Amino acid sequence: MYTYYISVGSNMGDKRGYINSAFQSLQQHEAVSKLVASALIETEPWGYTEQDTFVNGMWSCESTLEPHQMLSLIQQLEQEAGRKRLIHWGPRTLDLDIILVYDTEGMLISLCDESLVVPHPHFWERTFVLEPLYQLLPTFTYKGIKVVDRLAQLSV
Ligand code: PH2
Ligand code: MG
Ligand code: MG
Repeated sequence: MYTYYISVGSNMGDKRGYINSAFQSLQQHEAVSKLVASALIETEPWGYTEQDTFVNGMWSCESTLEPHQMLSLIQQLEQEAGRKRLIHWGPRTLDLDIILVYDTEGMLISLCDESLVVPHPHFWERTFVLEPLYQLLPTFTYKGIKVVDRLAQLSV
């Protein structure tokens, strides 16, 4: 059994609608349990800034799916939302990124290959990821820094 933290984002069309219908699909999946969502927040685009504001949030769930199987599942949900990969970091109907994975013993998993890197390589730089993560996992600490202190560092 794995525990996943998945960041969700949308900045095209019915942003909350895309996020909510993907949530329902994941909730109905037989290999997924205990799905929990943070509140959704509106955020300014990060990286490539010439695009609409985002709606962002975080989901956590338990699953028997291995990380690459979970990746395929969330990519399928992105496809169902009509996701087109046009511009790197560009506008998207739905973006689902695996941020953190814990194993059954509660150990944070590190994984790096051509298709998947966890923890997500940019998560520690992004307030739109850390704020919703803080809601679901307020005690989270990475490399000796509490997420709440990291948020304070990023906001100055
Ligand atoms: N996702 C990106 C690039 N920039 N900015 C915000 N605010 N929210 C996002 O989810 C986001 C972004 C690439 O995945
Ligand atoms: Mg992303
Ligand atoms: Mg992505």
